[in-house]
Amino acid sequence: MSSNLVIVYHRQPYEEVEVDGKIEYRENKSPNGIVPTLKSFFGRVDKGAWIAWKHADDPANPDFERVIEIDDAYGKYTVSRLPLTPEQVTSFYHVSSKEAFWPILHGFKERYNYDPVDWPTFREVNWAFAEAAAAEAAEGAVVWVHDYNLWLVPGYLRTLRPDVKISFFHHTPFPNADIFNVLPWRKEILESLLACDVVGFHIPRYVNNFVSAARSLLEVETLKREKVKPELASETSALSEQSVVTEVGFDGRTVRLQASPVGVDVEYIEQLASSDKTAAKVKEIKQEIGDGQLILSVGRTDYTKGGIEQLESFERLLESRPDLRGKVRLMHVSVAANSNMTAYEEIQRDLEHLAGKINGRYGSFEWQPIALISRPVPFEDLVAYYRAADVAWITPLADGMNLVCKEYCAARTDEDGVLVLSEFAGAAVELAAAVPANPFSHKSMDGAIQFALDLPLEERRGRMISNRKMVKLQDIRFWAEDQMQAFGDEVLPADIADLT
Ligand code: GDG
Repeated sequence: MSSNLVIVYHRQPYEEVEVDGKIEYRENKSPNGIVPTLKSFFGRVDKGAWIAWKHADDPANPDFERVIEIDDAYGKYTVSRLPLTPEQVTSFYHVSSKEAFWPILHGFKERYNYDPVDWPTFREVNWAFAEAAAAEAAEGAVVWVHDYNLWLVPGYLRTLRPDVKISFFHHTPFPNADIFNVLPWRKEILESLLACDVVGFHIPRYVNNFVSAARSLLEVETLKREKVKPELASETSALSEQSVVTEVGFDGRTVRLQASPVGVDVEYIEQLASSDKTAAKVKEIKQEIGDGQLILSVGRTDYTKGGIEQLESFERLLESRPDLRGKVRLMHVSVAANSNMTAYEEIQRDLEHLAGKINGRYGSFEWQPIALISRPVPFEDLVAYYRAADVAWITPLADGMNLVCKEYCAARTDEDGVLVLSEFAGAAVELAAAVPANPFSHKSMDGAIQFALDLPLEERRGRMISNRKMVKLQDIRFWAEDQMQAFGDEVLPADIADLT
């Protein structure tokens, strides 16, 4: 019980590598920008803790240390690894979280798979996370829980440790009651979230949706509603809201609701983007492209990311614009999460099939219209592609925020490049100068990509300057401040409060 900041996130904050029979902990290379962002908080407290899970019967490491002490560039922290059996992992993560919750959170009712969910196991795993957090937290500590697969942790933790301050951040969208209430465990989940001091979401729409779901089932009182900042309340954006609920009352307690868009590490990306190594790589890429144009698309292999819809639009582009054949190339980076799930294997197969068909139909020995990349690209290389791409084409069907589009703008210190962004990515609320695209409409998708490819330099610059301003303003540090300040000064442990 000694940590004044406890982060509860299902993944470990590093990769384990065996060197000469000894385990070393290294930066996690997985395609998810959130882990380093969270670790950066440990530099701000005397002692932090991270709670994650680890396979209990990993044959390479059967008797792993449950609790390890790390002292790295991010600060001093303890990592508690909960030993979960393969059955628990499959049930809690792959089935309950990915097959039942994920589609509902993103509005895909037709993909919701209820039958295999084993609710007692979901509860059991969440209880284990709550117990581990309770064991680490100092008196009055802040416990910051992340994402929907840990939905029940706040409720359990409140029972175990009434003294701690609990914040929960949703990285996904949150749907309204019409969709959320498809989940039969809806009331239990909402009651747990309402045991928090702060519940955070990326944008005001998700906050208001959460309130609609909570009010549909529970006696929740709206205590405070505020106007949304004008730069986030465009009347034409699909995900904007004009006002947002910021405080609700439930069960005699006040719960703060916070819309804080996750940002990216602009300073770090700008540094990488301006390095000589990146410049050399960009030159190479540009030589390869010649006088053509490069369109870049990056995302995880997931039906929510809209990869199929995008490739179909690209095919229509080549069909309707013969002048672009032999000129424009699409680099489509689609990296599968390490989960062996049928839904993702199907998407991967469909992407490969479609890319192969388009390359076969339009490609030649000298020119392949699509480069489909299915393995992770090192981040430094990704930044070089961001720098070289004439257009970043980011068109998820639904996305909590989307960090790729922000990374693209952060990398463009040259103020060039066009961002085409889905209206249904949370980031669209902030990045109003992106070229908007509706991935459910052929006309909109096709029109947006053509518009972007034809955009003159002056307009490209104007849009990029505006988008970069937002990305720089609301970077990871902004998110950090915002989340911590949501507690209010009086409840923050002194060493966090000093820095906010
Ligand atoms: C969830 C929410 C929300 C991708 N390919 C490679 C690679 N990446 C990195 C990107 C970026 C990250 O992965 C993807 O972040 P996103 O935000 O786009 O998407 P999710 O993984 O779905 O994240 C999302 C986010 O949480 C944060 O709250 O924005 O809405 O779904 O950082 O750069 N990185 C490397 N190689 C790749 O090939 N190195």
